[in-house]
Amino acid sequence: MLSTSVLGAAALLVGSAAAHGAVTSYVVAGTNFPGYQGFSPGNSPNVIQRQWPDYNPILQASSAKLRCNGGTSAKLSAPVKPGDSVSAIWGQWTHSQGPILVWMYKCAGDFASCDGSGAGWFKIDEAGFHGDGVKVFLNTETPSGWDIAKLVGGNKNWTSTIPPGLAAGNYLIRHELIALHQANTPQFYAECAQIVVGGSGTAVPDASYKAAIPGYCKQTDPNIQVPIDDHSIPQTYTIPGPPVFKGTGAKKAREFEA
Ligand SMILES: *[C@@H]1O[C@H](CO)[C@@H](O)[C@H](O)[C@H]1NC(C)=O
Ligand SMILES: [Cu+2]
Repeated sequence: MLSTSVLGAAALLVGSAAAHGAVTSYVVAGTNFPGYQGFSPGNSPNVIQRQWPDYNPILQASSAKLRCNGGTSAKLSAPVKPGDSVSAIWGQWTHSQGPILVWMYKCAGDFASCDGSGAGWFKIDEAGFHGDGVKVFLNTETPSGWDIAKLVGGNKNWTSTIPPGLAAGNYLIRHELIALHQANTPQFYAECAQIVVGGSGTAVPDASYKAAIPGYCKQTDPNIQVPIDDHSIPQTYTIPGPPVFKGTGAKKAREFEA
């Protein structure tokens, strides 16, 4: 039976956090995995997601909280194989402008000692803006050319593929939304979960695919500082960070050179 204090706290959270959002569950290779529901790590059941203290926007690209929204540990992990799909599901999301970035990080050993430090993060998926001269780059809701707008409304999940051939091991997977609806005031939202990649793959991204988090972008970068209200700027957008690592599924042109 829930105590009245728990019910009161839940009602308060719903009210105060209405404009933001976080990943609250996952589907990994077809199996549902509940995530952390916030905001009190001591009270969480064991989940695959690293616990986060709140889902307020992170406003600085250099913030340590950028890595996993402050989450540093989780008790469980989900098994997955290269080529499997992973979906993140947001409990709520309301912003229609900005990119979606999905990153992984190979732990050197067990999850308990895996803090995501150093330039070990690589993207496995990203989505930004599709400029066709009709879709809207600016702070107008429709027809938005931003993929992040697909998370607003009924469909609050994003599905990515674990890179084919990816080397087996313990990995963090990090889902990041960068909300750009406030001019020149980026808002970062990111959560991490623990997945164990099985199989016999050996593909590892080289340094050109990897970055540190925080560190992959600077506060002054033009794809972070976006004057979203300026109707005179070109409706194009480049997602920050290194290129997406596709595993053995696709290679960069220079990797085919003899
Ligand atoms: C994602 O959302 C779509 C649209 O609501 C739904 O059909 C699909 O089942 C969802 N997928 C997951 C993994 O939740
Ligand atoms: Cu918000």
